[in-house]
Amino acid sequence: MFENLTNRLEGIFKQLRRHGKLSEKDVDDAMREVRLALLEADVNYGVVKDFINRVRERAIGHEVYRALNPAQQVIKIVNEELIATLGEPERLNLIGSRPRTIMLVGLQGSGKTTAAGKIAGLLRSQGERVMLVAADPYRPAAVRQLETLGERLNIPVFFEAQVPPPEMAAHAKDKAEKGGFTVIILDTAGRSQLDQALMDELQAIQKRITPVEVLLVVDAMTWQEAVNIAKGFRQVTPITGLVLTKMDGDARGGAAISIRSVTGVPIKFLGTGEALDALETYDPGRLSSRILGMGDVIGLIEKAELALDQETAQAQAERLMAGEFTLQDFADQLRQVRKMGPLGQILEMLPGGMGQMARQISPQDAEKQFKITEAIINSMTKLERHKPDILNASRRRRIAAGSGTQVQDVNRLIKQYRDAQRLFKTIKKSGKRGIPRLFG
Ligand SMILES: Nc1nc2c(ncn2[C@@H]2O[C@H](COP(=O)(O)OP(=O)(O)O)[C@@H](O)[C@H]2O)c(=O)[nH]1
Ligand SMILES: [Mg+2]
Repeated sequence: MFENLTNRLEGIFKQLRRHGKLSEKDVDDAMREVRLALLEADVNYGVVKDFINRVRERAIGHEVYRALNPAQQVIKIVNEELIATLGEPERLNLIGSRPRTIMLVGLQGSGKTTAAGKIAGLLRSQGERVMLVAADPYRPAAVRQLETLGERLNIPVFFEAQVPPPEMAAHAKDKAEKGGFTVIILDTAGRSQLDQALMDELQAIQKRITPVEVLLVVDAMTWQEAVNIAKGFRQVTPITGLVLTKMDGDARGGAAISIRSVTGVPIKFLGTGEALDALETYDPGRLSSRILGMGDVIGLIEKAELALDQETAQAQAERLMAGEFTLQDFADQLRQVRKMGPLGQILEMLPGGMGQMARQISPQDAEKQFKITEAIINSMTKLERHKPDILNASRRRRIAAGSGTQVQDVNRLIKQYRDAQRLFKTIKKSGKRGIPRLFG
């Protein structure tokens, strides 16, 4: 859906990550490329300009998240400002007396009839009793198309030949009310060009049945044109939302990013294919993740959540350097390490002695080893964890029995702990490396 743009942005972010620190120029260079990428994705010029200014101001300003490195901070800001550009998540506003009426308008071929079917199916799955209305009597094929959709969905389609659409809409509403329907969806006529007769007709329908939602259906590929269309439609009927169709055919994504800002009308649905279930409710957060490349954004959120753990780890490292590192710290560290995800990657980050030990075994074995270690430390008393020196043979036997392990396992753990302690003492003495960052 956004393949081209996502690829470009991922490339820019990758480049950014190569720099440790970011100068103002690094940020400017990256923003220049983001700007180009957005323009090439057919995003509206004014929207791009606004967006870049907001990101730049924050990125070069004084926002600092201690948990994130400079490149990640820029990506976090880009994500937040992209979400702001995309607007609020929107739902259909189904209020008032039943049946609530939804009217679909838009140019011919934009996907109105398909959207009518999709929305009908969605609402029915949410417990509504839905009736479709074929208010496009000028093209017999259009009526047949909606009837076919209705049959596939098993949803009734209302149609009266030779009756002008405003009358027909009123009849449909009447029938729906008597039949206990809760929602009616009107598929109206579209012409290839806006014309006065069509506009008059839409206005007449709108006045006659006062829909709760008038959704303008817009083809993502021709959205620029649709902005002018939206102005035309809004002169005759209030537009309450947009349905952006054929997103599956638009590798650039400019429509989805621009149209909310440009028209001021919220997007309510995205059409993502010809099938009747190819409809998504509009979710700016999810959309932004998709545009920026899922991995990056999810990674950031996780990183931020780890921030607190990281501070604890740093404090522990300092105690360790001071020779106050206890088995309790050892256990706490293991617990934090295990929160960080796949073991293969974590092993690389472990402090020296433990890291060396862990690297010699497979991730599966390491996982097992972690569990054994945790069990052993859990079986120790508080005093034992803080003063491992008192762990004599009888205490070791008791701990092994309590944790369902062997005395050798306990011995091995204590040796690992001693090794780690010794290693840090050596580092401290050489004094060259300063405090190691265990999880940074
Ligand atoms: N790929 C794709 N095709 C769509 C989508 N929505 C509609 N179409 C197709 O676009 C064409 C026109 O759709 P239609 O609903 O008849 O448009 P209408 O003239 O506005 O009623 C049809 O071939 C639909 O199958 C969509 O989200 N993705
Ligand atoms: Mg149609």
